[in-house]
Amino acid sequence: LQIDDLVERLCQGDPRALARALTLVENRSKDAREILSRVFGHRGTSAVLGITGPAGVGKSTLADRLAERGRALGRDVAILAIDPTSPLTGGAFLGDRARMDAGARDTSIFIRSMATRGHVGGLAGAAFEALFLLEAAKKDIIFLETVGSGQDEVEVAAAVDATLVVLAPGLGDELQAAKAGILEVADVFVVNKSDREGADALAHDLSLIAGERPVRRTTATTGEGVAELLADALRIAAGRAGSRDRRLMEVWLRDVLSTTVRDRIRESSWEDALTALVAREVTPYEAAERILAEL
Ligand SMILES: Nc1nc2c(ncn2[C@@H]2O[C@H](COP(=O)(O)OP(=O)(O)OP(=O)(O)O)[C@@H](O)[C@H]2O)c(=O)[nH]1
Ligand SMILES: [Mg+2]
Repeated sequence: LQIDDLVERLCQGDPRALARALTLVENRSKDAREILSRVFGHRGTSAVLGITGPAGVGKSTLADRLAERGRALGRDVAILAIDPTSPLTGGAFLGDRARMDAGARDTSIFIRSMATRGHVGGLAGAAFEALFLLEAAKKDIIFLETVGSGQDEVEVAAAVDATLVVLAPGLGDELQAAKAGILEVADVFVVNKSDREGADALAHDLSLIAGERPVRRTTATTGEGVAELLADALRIAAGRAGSRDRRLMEVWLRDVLSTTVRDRIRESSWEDALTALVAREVTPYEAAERILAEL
């Protein structure tokens, strides 16, 4: 069978098999579920490092440098950029802006940007599924890039061993927005674009809220500070070995369950309940009970 072959090559780390399997996940193909169930028993040993932060702060550039550093240390590395696929842009915008002109790059680094629109469990569900495939392919370090916009990041943070929150000078309001959500999931704060004016002030600001957590300065375009950052991140990840699994499963199960319930309802009694509600025959509480009873 074709799937057997794909899974076998995937587990040997064949990048083409990996790419193919990720496309199946992205397209929500039935085969993707089959592949997942085949590799699900495998316990990976990858260090999964989340890279998140507002748009344009240099996450992709930094992920590239970190991955190169990982390669220099002899590790097998992958970068997965999760694209929330806004209905406005309609396509992949995350992960490749800086990469397009990166020129000659290290082809031994597996890079993939993945759209998640309409995926069961949204962004988190697709990211988790992709992560399992990368772990099955025995990557030593997986960098998971997401654009910082709130709840999704908090969910994705559950799936990583360490979260790097990347900021850059000149963010203004975006910094305030970022502070509200993603800062609490940070294990390491990164002031990227340290070559720019305002980096000192930002690093100082962050040190006030960071507590014990490190604040690292990087210039992703030159690689400055990247080796130290990777060392920090790997140290934190190693200190957490094993604790990711339960957090991840909890978020994943909750996502899949709520999506499944929503889908089932849509197929059955949603319209009836709505009609009854509008006619004031039932309250929303009674309507919800009725829907659940019919499931
Ligand atoms: N001056 C300076 N520019 C940088 C640095 N890091 C990245 N950039 C530039 O910032 C721009 C955005 O970089 P990306 O790596 O695409 O940023 P991103 O956070 O991945 O962007 P999105 O994925 O769109 O959210 C590019 O033009 C980079 O070359 C840096 O350390 N210093
Ligand atoms: Mg990017």
